[in-house]
This record gives sequence, C-alpha cells and structure tokens, in this order.
Amino acid sequence: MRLKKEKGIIVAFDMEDTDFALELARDLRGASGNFVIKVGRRLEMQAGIGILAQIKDASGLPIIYDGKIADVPYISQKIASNAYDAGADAVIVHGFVGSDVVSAVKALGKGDVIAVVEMTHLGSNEFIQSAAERIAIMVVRMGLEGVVLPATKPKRVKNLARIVQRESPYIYIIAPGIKAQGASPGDAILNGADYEVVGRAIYDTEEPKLAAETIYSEVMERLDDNE
Ligand code: 3DU
Repeated sequence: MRLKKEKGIIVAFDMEDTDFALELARDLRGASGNFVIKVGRRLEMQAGIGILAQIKDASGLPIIYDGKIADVPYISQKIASNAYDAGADAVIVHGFVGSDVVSAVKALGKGDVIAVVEMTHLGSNEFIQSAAERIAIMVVRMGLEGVVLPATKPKRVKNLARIVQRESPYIYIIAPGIKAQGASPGDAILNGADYEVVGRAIYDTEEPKLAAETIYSEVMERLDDNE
C-alpha cells in the first residue's frame, strides 16, 4: 500500500507498550481523517519487527518503518529489506549519508523510500541544515517517494518544499515537530507539506483516537481558512 500524496496525519508509534500500540492501531481503523502509522525504533526494540504486520493488520493503514537508516549501503539495504518483508509500506533513510546508501535502499524496489532532509531539533542547524538543499535535490532526482522536513521551522519547510516540488510534483513531504516539539497543527501543511507527523500529542493523551481526529480537523480547518 503506497502512501498517497494527500493531506493527512502520520501517527508516530513511539510508545513502548505493545498492547497499547495494537489497541491504538485498532482504534485508528475507524477514525475520521486521513491517517498513516509510523513505527519508530523505541517500539520496535520492545516488540520486535513483527509488530509492523500486527499494526498493519489491526489498523488497515499504510505503515512506515522509521529506522532513520544511516549505515553503509550493504547494511542499510538489509535493514530496509527486513522492514519491507515484515510489512512496511515505506522506510525512512537519512539523506545525509549520501547517494550510494539511498540508492541501495531504493534499488530494493520493495516499497516507498522516504529520506530525511532536515531535522526539527536545534542541533540540526549545526551540520545538516547547511546541506539540506543539496540533500533535497539529490533525493528527489533519485526518484524517492517522500522527504522529511522540519515542521518546527516553517520557513525552511516553505523553501525546501519549493525546491522539492520544482523537481517533482509527485513526491510527498512529511513534517514532524507538531505540538510536543512546538509547532502547531497546520504549520507545515500550510507551507507545502502533505502530512504532519504527531507522536506524543496523540499517544500520550487520555483519548488518543480523539486526539488524532481533533488534530486532523484542526489542520483541515486551517487549510480551509487559508483558501
Ligand atoms: O515529537 P513527537 O512525539 O510528536 O514525535 C515526533 C516523531 O517524529 C518521532 O517519531 C521522531 O522520531 C520523528 N522525527 C522528529 O521528531 C524530528 C525529525 O527531524 C525527524 C523525525
């Protein structure tokens, strides 16, 4: 199941409790909105890679494996291959490691490849930010399906989204950093992103399904107001 280039929310599954993860996956099946699930290393370390198929079956949603793969080409390719075989529809690889790593993952042809271009945290300004434009152009020209841009820096999203969209109208842009890291729902989508990634502001609440639906509608309302 490929991710569609549509406005939506990617729910980051970074919890450690496997039962809770599966319960939220089941709840999201009936949630109103356009949702995708991203499984991070924290949950994978507790549950094992088999959690991908379990979450996919429970939710019926597309699944991203966020291993932030950043190793030599041979190892990166093996990790990605394991994730696809376990049920991932997309994997996230770091762009800064270079074109040989990204193309080794892409060469698998087993699903979507999403590359991190620039990150949300302050330290991202120390090294990655100065290379972000070049990383963006490289990954788009390599024909990847998606890129990760920082919702906490709306101006960077705007500039980088412009570069990405100039190179390819098909690639989707996903942007983490909503709520827990300071950005507001809609900040990235209003600046050219397709999906906003939300973790703690959904799974760390009393009613995670309701939180997901509320954030989705907040984003859609801001988009409507902007038109
Ligand atoms: O801050 P949250 O709890 O909403 O989670 C954000 C998610 O997005 C989390 O899975 C993290 O690994 C991922 N992410 C960033 O937070 C920042 C990035 O630059 C890239 C990915």
